[in-house]
Amino acid sequence: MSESRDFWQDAMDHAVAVARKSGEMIRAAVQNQDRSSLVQTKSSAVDLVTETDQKVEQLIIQSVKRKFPTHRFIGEESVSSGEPCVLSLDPTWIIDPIDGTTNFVHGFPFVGVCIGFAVNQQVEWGVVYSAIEDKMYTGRKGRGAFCDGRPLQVSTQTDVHKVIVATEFGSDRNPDVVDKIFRSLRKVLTLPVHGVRGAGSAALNMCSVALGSVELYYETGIHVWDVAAASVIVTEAGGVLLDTTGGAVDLMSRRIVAANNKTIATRIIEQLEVYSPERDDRLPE
Ligand code: LIP
Repeated sequence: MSESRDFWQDAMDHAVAVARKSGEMIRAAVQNQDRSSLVQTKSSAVDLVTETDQKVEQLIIQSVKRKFPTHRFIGEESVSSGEPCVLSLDPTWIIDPIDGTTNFVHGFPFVGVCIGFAVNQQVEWGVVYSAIEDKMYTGRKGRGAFCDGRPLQVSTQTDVHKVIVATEFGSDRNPDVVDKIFRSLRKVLTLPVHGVRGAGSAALNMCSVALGSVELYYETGIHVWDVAAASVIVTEAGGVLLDTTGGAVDLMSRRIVAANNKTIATRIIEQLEVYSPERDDRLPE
């Protein structure tokens, strides 16, 4: 009896292939030193976008459209150019062509090509390709999470004083926001915890949680394209996703906590100051 085709697996396999091709473009730009071509700014003077971000996103979207013409897209640079950011019930590819653009511009080697795939508003699978490290992270609901084919498992640590926490300072330099970030960071650091780290990429911070080398990542100000792909990699590695309030995660809320377990998540969330940037799925004025 012929097995019914696993269309979502076909889509995931395509995502892995186009993520690798995107990584070749990114490495070429880094090696040719032309990564700073067309560095523009978006929401702030430090929220950067480059020609390579735009070229990679177009490569991914055009490649997917040829194979899956009815599917929808949420792409970081497409949304920046005015496309709606709507997560419908339809099969939707959620794309960050270069997560860690500032790292890319500066040659700091942590940049992730992120491709998440949602159906009925639930992320079915995610692919995060660490292009400079040449590491392919994948996760699919109910099928596990992997790095270059090796299974991923979160840390078993339950003592908050023995964890590494990852977070970022983001791109909002409003002094009130910066003060909130530092108040939370001070409370986390003085618990104390073993250390605080930041890769400069939400997705690669989350992959470190899935890898077990970081116990928890939190951030307010990220976007759905930064975290959608890595979200299922974390949960398939045995981790948990929460909102910074401790409630259920909402990938459009621009707030996230990805942790190895609820015990650690609860202890860190107690230290965090909750605030609400404008949602990703805000209605146009
Ligand atoms: C980045 C995120 C990071 C955040 C930065 C930026 P980008 O994504 O991965 O967590 O702190 O402000 O949003 O813009 O490089 O795709």
